[in-house]
Amino acid sequence: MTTPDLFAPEPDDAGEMVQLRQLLHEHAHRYYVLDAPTIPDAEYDRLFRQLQALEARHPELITPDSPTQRVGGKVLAQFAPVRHAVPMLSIRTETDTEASGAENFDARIRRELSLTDAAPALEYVAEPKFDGLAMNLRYEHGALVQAATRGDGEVGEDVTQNIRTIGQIPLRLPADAPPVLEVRGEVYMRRDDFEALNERQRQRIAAGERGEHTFVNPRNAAAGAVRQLDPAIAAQRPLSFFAYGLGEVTAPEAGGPVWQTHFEMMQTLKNWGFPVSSLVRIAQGAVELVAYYESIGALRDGLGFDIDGVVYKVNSLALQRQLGFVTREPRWAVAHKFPAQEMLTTVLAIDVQVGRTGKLTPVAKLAPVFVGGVTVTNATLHNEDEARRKDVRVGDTVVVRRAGDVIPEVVSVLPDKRVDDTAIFTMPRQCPVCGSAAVREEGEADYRCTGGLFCSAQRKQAILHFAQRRAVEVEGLGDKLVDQLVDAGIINTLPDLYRLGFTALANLPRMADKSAQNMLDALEKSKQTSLPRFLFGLGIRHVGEATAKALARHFGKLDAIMDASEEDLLAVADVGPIVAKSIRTFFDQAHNREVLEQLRACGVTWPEGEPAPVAPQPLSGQTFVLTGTLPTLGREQAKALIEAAGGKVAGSVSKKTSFVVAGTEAGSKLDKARELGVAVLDEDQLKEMLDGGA
Ligand code: D41
Repeated sequence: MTTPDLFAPEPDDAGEMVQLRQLLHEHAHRYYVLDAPTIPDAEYDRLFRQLQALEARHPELITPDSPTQRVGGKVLAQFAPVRHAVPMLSIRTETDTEASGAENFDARIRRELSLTDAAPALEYVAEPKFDGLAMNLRYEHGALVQAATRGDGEVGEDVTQNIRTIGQIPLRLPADAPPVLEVRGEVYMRRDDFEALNERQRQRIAAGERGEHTFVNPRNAAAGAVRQLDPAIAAQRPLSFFAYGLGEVTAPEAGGPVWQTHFEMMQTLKNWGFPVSSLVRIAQGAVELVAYYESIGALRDGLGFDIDGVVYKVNSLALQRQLGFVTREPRWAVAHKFPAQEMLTTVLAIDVQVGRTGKLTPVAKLAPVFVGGVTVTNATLHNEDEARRKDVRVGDTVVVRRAGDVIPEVVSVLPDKRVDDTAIFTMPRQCPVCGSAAVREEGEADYRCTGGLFCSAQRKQAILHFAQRRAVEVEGLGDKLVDQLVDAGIINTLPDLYRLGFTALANLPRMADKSAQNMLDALEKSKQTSLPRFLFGLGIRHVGEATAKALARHFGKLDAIMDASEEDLLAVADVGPIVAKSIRTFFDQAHNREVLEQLRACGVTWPEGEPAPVAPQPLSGQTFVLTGTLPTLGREQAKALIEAAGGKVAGSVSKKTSFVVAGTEAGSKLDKARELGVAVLDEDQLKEMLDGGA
């Protein structure tokens, strides 16, 4: 140990700057040229700002090749270079994720326009900041002649062939479009398209195809598709587009269009057939910019695509011209970022969790990290194959991603940061909870604990499943209480729940008398249920809510279901051989029948009905695909209505699809429907069909 020395020499800033530059060059190459970044954007930004700060302190040490002196990417040799007729500017980013980010922008604009505090609020346009890649689309005499990436802003790459495969991008414009029109916007991949693409990639890898890999996020998948040299492959990568600006346009004096505002221009682009987001809004002053930032932040997880912030633009084109730009950035626009969806952290442990059906899932326990607006401490590794493929080890520095409503996942490992003596992860061959054998069936990705209800983890999950809101709903029965009750041996099976006495509950640690009584009341209330809820709550493998409803409707009574043969079960819409077998196996087990009898004896009851006449339902035999946001119905709601009317809802469009129901922001599924000639409905038309109309 040395004592702190107040007169220690300055740390070696020059050396650190050389190292940072080297590191940034390397990561920029991986990002722009290889489309395979190994660190999250937020980490790149942090290193970049660190270098900027050092350069500000030592301007004499700035080198012309420093990454701070150059904006944007690099032109790949394979694509023809395109010099942009009007440079593609970049946009100032505000990383302050508080409301002040918007207030600072408004204050700066007002100052630059010499407006006093008394002057009225300025009008802005606020738009989502789509997380894709910037594209310039050039139309001459109404025809798409060239699509180019941004590149370094001056020179991009000609990717016309690949962009032509995006069905949302018009190839021809209406007659009132000017002779020269360049539309700028963002090419991106929808989350569902990304998940489906990665699923196909995983299947290719499993089938042993060489050189295939999964994509780390939708933006990289989109970048990979745009810069794919084989247009046939590019065509299989579903891309979407949103317009947000212009490049070269025929001047008004030469008969070109005249617009007063950015918003008006966006309306025209929409009329000409370009996708313009329905989330673009006019906002008056800083107050409405802040409100927009917050409302879009609240929508973020539920959108069909990734956004990394919002963009504010001065609406008046005259004021935009007056404000002009500094270096490469317009003064009249700013990107206000949301918290990053990918961050770095370290793996503290890899636990194996046991699910209700015994499925073992490896879960990385992480040093807490703020990702996409929440603190994350767990991330799924999916299964053994995924954990091995990514080679995640305890002690590793990893990229975690949390986007949308999905469970956080470990995207990749930073191999350079691996410490010594780490061990490859192996799945235990025994259940970590009950010690029963864990087996992986031929052709399955998952290991399962064979302990059944002997395994306390499976018992706990079974109880939580039964008590959840969509099943019999026991309000207030959460995982903490179930842990206590099962661990103390008070509850072993579902009927034990209804045998709980006040004393047993009130004697639990940290349980007040009032809470114990509330729990008893909630249990009492849950006894009055419905057959579909009860059936779903039993947790029969492959019997989800829709199947439970179909069974209840078809048979009317529980006893009829319990005694139905596999053949009888196959007569139910939506029940195939695997599901029929699973239902039969469940009811063939004496202990399951015993549990049912006891639950009934405890007073769990529901109105029983008559078997449904097998009259055809309005939508039976029809398959629907939902895309975009419907005006009034939520996605789950629309799905439930279609299923209740006998229809099926599928995730992707194929020749077998009967109808595509499209709302706003509909993406590639709509294109696919048009391509295959599948009928497209709006919400009103769907409702008519649900009511039994044509
Ligand atoms: O959604 C976006 N990513 C987006 C990007 C947007 N909504 N608006 C943008 N506006 C501009 C200016 C103000 C220069 C017309 C942009 C970008 N630029 C941009 N994207 C990448 C570089 C620049």
